[in-house]
Amino acid sequence: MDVNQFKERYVKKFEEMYAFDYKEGSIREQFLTLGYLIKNMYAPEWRQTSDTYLENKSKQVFYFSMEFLPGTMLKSNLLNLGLLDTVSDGLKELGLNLDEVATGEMDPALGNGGLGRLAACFMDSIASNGLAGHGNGIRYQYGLFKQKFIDGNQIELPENWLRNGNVWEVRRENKAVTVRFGGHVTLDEDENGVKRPEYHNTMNILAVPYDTAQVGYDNGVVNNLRLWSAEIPYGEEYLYPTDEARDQVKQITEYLYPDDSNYEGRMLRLKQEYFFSSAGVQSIIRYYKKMDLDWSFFPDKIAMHINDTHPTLVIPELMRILMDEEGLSWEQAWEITKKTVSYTNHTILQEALERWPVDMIAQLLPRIYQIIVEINRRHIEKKIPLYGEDLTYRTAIIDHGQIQMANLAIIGSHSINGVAKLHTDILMNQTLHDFYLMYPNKFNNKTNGVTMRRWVQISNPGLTALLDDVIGTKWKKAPNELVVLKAFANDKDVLKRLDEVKLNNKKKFAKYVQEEMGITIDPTAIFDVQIKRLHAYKRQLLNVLHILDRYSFIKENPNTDIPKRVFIFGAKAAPSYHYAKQIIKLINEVANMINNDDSINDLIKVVFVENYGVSLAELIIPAADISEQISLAGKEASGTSNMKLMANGALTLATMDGATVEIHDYVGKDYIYIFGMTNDEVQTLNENRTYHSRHLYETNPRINKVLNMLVDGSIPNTEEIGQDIFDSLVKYNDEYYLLQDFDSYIEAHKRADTDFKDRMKWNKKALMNIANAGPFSADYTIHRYADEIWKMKPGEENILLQPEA
Ligand code: GL2
Repeated sequence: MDVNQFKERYVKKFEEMYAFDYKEGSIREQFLTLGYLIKNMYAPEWRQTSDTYLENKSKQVFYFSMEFLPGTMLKSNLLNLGLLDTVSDGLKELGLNLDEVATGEMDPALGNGGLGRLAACFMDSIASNGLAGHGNGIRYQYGLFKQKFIDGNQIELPENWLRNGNVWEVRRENKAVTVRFGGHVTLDEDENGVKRPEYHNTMNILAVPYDTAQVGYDNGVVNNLRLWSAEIPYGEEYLYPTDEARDQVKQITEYLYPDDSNYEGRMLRLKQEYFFSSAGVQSIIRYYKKMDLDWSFFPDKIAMHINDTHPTLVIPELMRILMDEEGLSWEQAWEITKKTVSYTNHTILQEALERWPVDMIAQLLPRIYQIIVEINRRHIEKKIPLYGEDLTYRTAIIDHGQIQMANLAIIGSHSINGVAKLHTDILMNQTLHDFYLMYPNKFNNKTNGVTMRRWVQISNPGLTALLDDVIGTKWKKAPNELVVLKAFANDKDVLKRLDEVKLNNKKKFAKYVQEEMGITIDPTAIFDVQIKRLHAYKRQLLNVLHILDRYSFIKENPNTDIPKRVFIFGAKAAPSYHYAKQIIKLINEVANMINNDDSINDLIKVVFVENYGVSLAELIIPAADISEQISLAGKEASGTSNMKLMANGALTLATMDGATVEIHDYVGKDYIYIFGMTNDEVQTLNENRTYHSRHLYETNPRINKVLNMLVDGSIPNTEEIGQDIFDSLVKYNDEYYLLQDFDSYIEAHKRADTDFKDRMKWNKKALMNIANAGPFSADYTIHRYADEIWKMKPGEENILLQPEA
């Protein structure tokens, strides 16, 4: 399609949809027109891809995830279809602007943070690698809450992302399935003496799928993301005569739980988990039957991957269907299930590990409960002779009246992986050590990755153009080609151009900050960015302590020659996470105080953007100079903003945690600012119990001064929270060791200040980060999942260049 053809089709489509001239259209109407037009364009390939999979009986993977955070899809679809320039030029000739039209799209916030965004990056990479793979999740009516700040406090508002409809999805009523809850189950013998379950008084919910195309990059592959919505089954409306009864059904897919890395044992959440697991498994089974193959081939044709333990009920559900509905024996069903399912662990935080009370599962899912009990019984019986009672009981699925979902996920699958080397090491040697002794071969690492299409090509067109010009375009299909850039590390012209690209991106963000927040920031300042969920272990508070330290230094030394800094935060706190909300208030009050202090010559500004999400990330990341990855070592499983920021030329200032360890190893110590304790040091300090934060407060003058600012009235409107936060650090012994890492954190920032003053030196470091970002492309991560876990082969032409480990 050329520009003229596009223009013609666009104008025609607009008229068909709205019956007036496109020039009169609103942004929203322009966007919808474009959306439908693009959907028309990929529809044949979408259909063809699925026909081909069925014809070829290709092996397919189904990625089960409670969360998907895809971001807006207009530009990513255009990019992957190879139409970005054509459409952009065509719209321009029609007097429209693609960037403006793109603002007509809502950003579907169907996830909390890294875990959900990872799922979306994986969908993009699976299609772009030419692999047959699809997502399976929940179509929440409301996404993650919209964050507002009122008097510096976080307020949560509903995120009604479907208000204006959703162009990309297709409702597939004819593919709906029924999911059963509650009631009770009896095992009755049939005429052959085989026990068959009979369900009584169940509540039947209709699961209706909404499909969204996942368009591969320049390869004609279009996979599917299937999100399920809960409805009352047709003809059964009479069973739900009251609003309350109807609400019970609607509620199942109404809200995304807004807790990140935290477990909440609520009935509704359990319903959600079973709902999409069961619906997904049922639709896969129905599909498999179309292939007309023996059940023993199931694991050769189907892989089911569970993203954290939220979809673990896939395991007993698959057992249930194979046995109860398809008549397989326990042994046959168990072999198939284990070979089909694989599991990724995303966190070692105890508070995030899912454990459901036995009573709850027994009541809501009586048949599933029976199956879990039997899986557990067989596990114990089989393992005691091999590993003894102690170890075996520690791996039990049912313990103290609770069902341990991670244990079920490991026992019922063939693979468990962590998401960065350090994280996987911790799983094997500590958190899941008993299981590692039992099943060493199930354990493997798959370091996370991000899609460079969204995070470089779409969000940073300036850098993309520079790369294309300097190293050619191969990196777009083989991201490790970015290493070629290293050859230009001392090329003054390239470094200068890189500087210009960054400056432009910073200007763009500064404009946003000016317009939306009324804060003026200098684009030549260091943009120091921490964007992630607000959590004590991520230590946004350490960042604040540094800001206060710097502020008081400048107050005393107004003529200092340190470079200007803009501290940029983006973070949502779980609505019930009191401490995290206190930190938000603190950051906002510190920002107010500093931004309005004329005596510091604008040497510091603090910007806390409201409602951080994928769309804002696309604006902030290209503008970042420093990437703050400052979690306590051992706590952040991987992190993924670290990868996006690196690929956009930000320098990482970090502890040796999660995938940042690997970033350090690739980029080299001269191009990253590492500080703080290592995981081993943290372990030692934990074991020795010799940490006394009060001692540090009393003996370290710098710490003393900064902490006093929290309680002596220096920061307006923080009386109560200042004291609480102070207490967490001093009275309650600073659980995340902020004070222990404080000095080396400050030192790391000083090194960054010094380096930034030498522009060419800084730009060289930025360049080295971009050049070493290739290995963190999700394309490679997915290649390894496909090869080592799912046992799938991509199409020949899609074999990627593998980076050196
Ligand atoms: C997380 C981890 O906290 C984070 O470190 C990791 O990068 C992502 C993706 O693997 O998974 N685990 C988790 O529960 N959430 C995450 O973001 N929400």
